[in-house]
Amino acid sequence: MLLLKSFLISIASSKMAEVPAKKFCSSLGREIKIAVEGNIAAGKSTFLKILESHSTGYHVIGEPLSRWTNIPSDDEDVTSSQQYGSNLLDMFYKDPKRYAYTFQTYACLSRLRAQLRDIPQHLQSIPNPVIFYERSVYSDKFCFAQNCHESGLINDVEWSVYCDWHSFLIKYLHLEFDGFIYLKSTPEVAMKRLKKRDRPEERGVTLDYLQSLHDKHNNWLIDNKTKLLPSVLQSDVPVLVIDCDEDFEDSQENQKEILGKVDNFIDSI
Ligand code: UDP
Ligand code: D5M
Ligand code: MG
Repeated sequence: MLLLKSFLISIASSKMAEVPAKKFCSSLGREIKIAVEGNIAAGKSTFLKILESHSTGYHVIGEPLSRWTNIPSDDEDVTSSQQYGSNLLDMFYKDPKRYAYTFQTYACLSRLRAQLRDIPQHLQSIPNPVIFYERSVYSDKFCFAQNCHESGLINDVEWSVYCDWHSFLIKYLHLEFDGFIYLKSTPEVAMKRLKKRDRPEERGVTLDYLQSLHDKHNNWLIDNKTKLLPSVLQSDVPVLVIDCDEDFEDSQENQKEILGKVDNFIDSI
């Protein structure tokens, strides 16, 4: 059984100006990989944008959403799945029972691609660059896919197949993280932000669905209730929990507080 350490780091220093990369004192001697987790519309992308402009040593790899909605992004080639012109995210939300398994395979594949990319050239001269990933193959499985299985959108055979290839890939591809940041929001706040963002594909998302995903994130990242195989995720991975119900997008003070927590967390790794 896996133990994840929850770090509650006190509100620390106020550094709003861009921080030079050298300040981080990790003992790892290589890049630090952090996955940023949280419910739909909790504020992950907003948070990551703020982080990236905070330090030259902070680099962000966003969620491969454009692949799922078939909008080719600037820096990547169109994949064979995209050439059919489908919006898989939309198909999943419109007919979840039919497309849940398909969506999970594609979501996980595109995260694998993102996670296995070489570290960008400009970071190679920086002593301990920090790479932040928006979500991970772990939330894919332990929050989304598991929820699909428990709610009957993925049947037992599909779930067994999914678990089989997921565990195999995790075991052999070295997809470990050095830490997780959990942006914790209540489902009600996530719903408010989801409505504000107003993605067409997400208009049918219900509060119940956000509540289930919220419970999955809490079980995994706070209560350690998710049963993980040791081969699936290394033990003792630190978790920084940030309560993000209060608006931080438009509050310099809240941004300062959050950035202080993140800097301290990175220093502790
Ligand atoms: N947002 C907000 N206040 C915040 C953080 C985010 O109003 O403190 C809004 C943001 O502008 C966006 C929506 O919430 O319209 C969802 O944010 P984001 O896309 O960052 O969430 P994610 O799904 O990536 O977690
Ligand atoms: O996440 C982007 C959108 O993609 C949001 O509607 C949730 C959905 N998503 C992300 N990963 C999965 C998996 N694995 N299964 C089902 N749905 C998923 P956002 O939180 O808005 O950045
Ligand atoms: Mg996002």
